Parts: sequence; structure tokens; C-alpha cells
Amino acid sequence: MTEETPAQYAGPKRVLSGVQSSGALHLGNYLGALVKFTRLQHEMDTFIFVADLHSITAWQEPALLAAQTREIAAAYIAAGLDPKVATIFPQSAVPEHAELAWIFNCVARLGWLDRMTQFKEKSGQHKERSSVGLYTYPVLQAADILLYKATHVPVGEDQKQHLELTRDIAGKFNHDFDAPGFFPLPESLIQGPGARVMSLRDGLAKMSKSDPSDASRINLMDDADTIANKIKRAKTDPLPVPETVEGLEGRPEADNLVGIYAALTGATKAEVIAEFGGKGFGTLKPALAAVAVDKLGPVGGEMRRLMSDPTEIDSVLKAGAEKARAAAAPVLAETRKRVGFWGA
Ligand code: AQP
Repeated sequence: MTEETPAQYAGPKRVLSGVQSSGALHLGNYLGALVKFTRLQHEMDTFIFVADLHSITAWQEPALLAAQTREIAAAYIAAGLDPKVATIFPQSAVPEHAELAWIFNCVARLGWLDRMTQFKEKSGQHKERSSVGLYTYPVLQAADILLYKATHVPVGEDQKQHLELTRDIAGKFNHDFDAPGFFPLPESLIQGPGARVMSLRDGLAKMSKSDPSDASRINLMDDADTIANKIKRAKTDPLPVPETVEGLEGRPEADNLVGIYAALTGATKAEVIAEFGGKGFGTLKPALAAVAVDKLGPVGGEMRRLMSDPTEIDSVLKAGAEKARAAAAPVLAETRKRVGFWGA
């Protein structure tokens, strides 16, 4: 497989990421993605989109899709993304994503996509009934990133393999079209205790929008009582909180609650253990509930305010789409030229 060193790309640092508009956002999306976006916007030029093209890889009710897109944008702003600093836009409003994805469909190899574990997990027993889009989803993701020549991509742990595919596509394009350093080989920004938040009902399963059990996740729009209740009912084992970080090994539910507490307070797991080690979960859970309500309550409140009148969100999305198209157009034009299309 073609590889080149990132040093060959000489352009500026740029962040890009997004979240699908496919349902209510949860604590995993917040810690794995949104919190990182808000931090990075002050460090690099930042593009954050609502991944509505990705969301239709599974059925979305047409009458609800635009509202779902606004809800994700509201979550971005409520979590702290500043539209005057970061470019916030709907993916479908920038058709260049789909065009670059087609070109990359012809660069990526079937063998590469066959290895993607998320497709296997999401298609489950019914692979032949899944959309073709679900299969080529990581290729569109590569186009999302490289259309803006993004160098840094903040995501949760589950997206690591897709980011590696993006690097492979960038490297192969640069090689095949004799364009060394044209596309960067972007780095994923995954680290941190919120990189993989697990289900509250099963410490071995990822917290996920599509889990049929609402008790498995904390939604950003949950009210204080619901958040406290879900944490109170979260699965744990009968032992107390361990007295060392190593003691979390083999105890996925305990590890998850300690990790969530750490991520929400900005502490390390060791610091959480120092505070709660040896105590029962009857002590940790109410403390965790208080922290979660304190952090997420204002986010949910601001989302409700923004969604009560779509005017503000729509103007953010419209202005963001114009900025994104202006950034994307020259990259796509150069790509078309490299490929050799007529008139490019
Ligand atoms: N449990 C998680 N812990 C940490 N990060 C997570 N992310 C998702 N789940 C967790 C991160 O959130 C970002 C947006 O994800 P997405 O909505 O685009 O797609 P997803 O990864 O498929 O999210 P879900 O909630 O798990 O949806 P379903 O149920 O549809 O699969 C990404 O950066 C992701 O890593």
C-alpha cells in the first residue's frame, strides 16, 4: 500500500469532523467528539459539519431529517462551538463532498473496505439488505476530510479504522496522480478518557444512538431526573470502587463509570480512584449524577432554546455552507485537473 510521510504536505493545520443527523445525541458523542471540537476551534482553523449524507445510509424519515440536522447544529453551538470561530455547515449543502467521494470510490480498493469492522457491526446479519452507501461510508468520510485538506480529525475510538483508510486513500491518490503532498495524511485525535464511552447497561458495548434501550445512554436532552435515574440504575458489579487504576481491569462497568467521571471533570482516572477507591458505587453514582447534570443540563437547555426558533441555526448553517463551498471549490477543481477530466 502507498504511504508517504505527512511532512510532504506543507499546507496549514486544519480540523474537520462531524456527527450524523440520525437521532438524539448522547454522552459518548459529547465526550468523544463535541468537547474536542470546542477545544480545537481555538487552536486551528476548524470545519464541523452535520453529516446528513452519512445519516441516509440508514433510513431517515424525510419529514424529520431537516429538523434532525438543526438539532445536531444546536448541539454543536450549545456545547460551545462558536459560529464566528468555527465553520458549521450541513454536508448535503456542499455537493463537492459527493463528487470527491465518487473519485475516491475509484481510488479505494474493495479489499480495504472489506476490512472495515463498523460495516460488519452495522450491517449485522443482513449484509445483503444494507445500502451500498453504508458500505462505501468510509470513502465519503475520506472525501469529507480531504476536501478541506484537513490535517487533524477529532473522533471517538470507533472511527480509528476509518481514519486509517482516509490516509490510505490520500496516499494512493497522491501516488497514482503524481501529486506528492497534494492531500495531507490526516491524524486522528482520539486520546482522552471520553474516547470510548460504554453503554450503561453493558460495559462491553459502545454507548450508541441505535441501542434499543434508552437506559443504556444519557441523551444530551435528558432532564436532570432522567440523567440521575439512568446513572443510579447503571449496571455495576458487587465490589467497591478499586483502590488502583489496575484494579479496573476486567471490570468494564466500573471502568466506564470512573472514565465518565474523569472525562466530565477533566480529572485522570487515578485522581478519581484516589477520591472514591474503596467506597461503594452508592457513593460514586450520586457524585457522578451531580457532575453529569451540572455539565449536561445547560447544554440541553441551550439546545431547547435554539430549536424553539430555527432562524438562528438556519442562518449559521447557511453562512457556514457558503464558507465551506468556498474552501472546497479550489481543492475539487485541482483534483479534477489531476484526474484529467475534460474542461478541468
Ligand atoms: N460511545 C462513544 N464514545 C465516544 N465517542 C463516540 N462517538 C460515538 N459514540 C461514541 C463519536 O461521536 C462522533 C459522531 O458519531 P456519529 O453519530 O457520526 O456516528 P456513530 O459513531 O455511529 O455514533 P453512534 O451514536 O454510535 O450512532 P449509531 O448508533 O448510529 O452507531 C464520532 O466521532 C464518534 O467516534
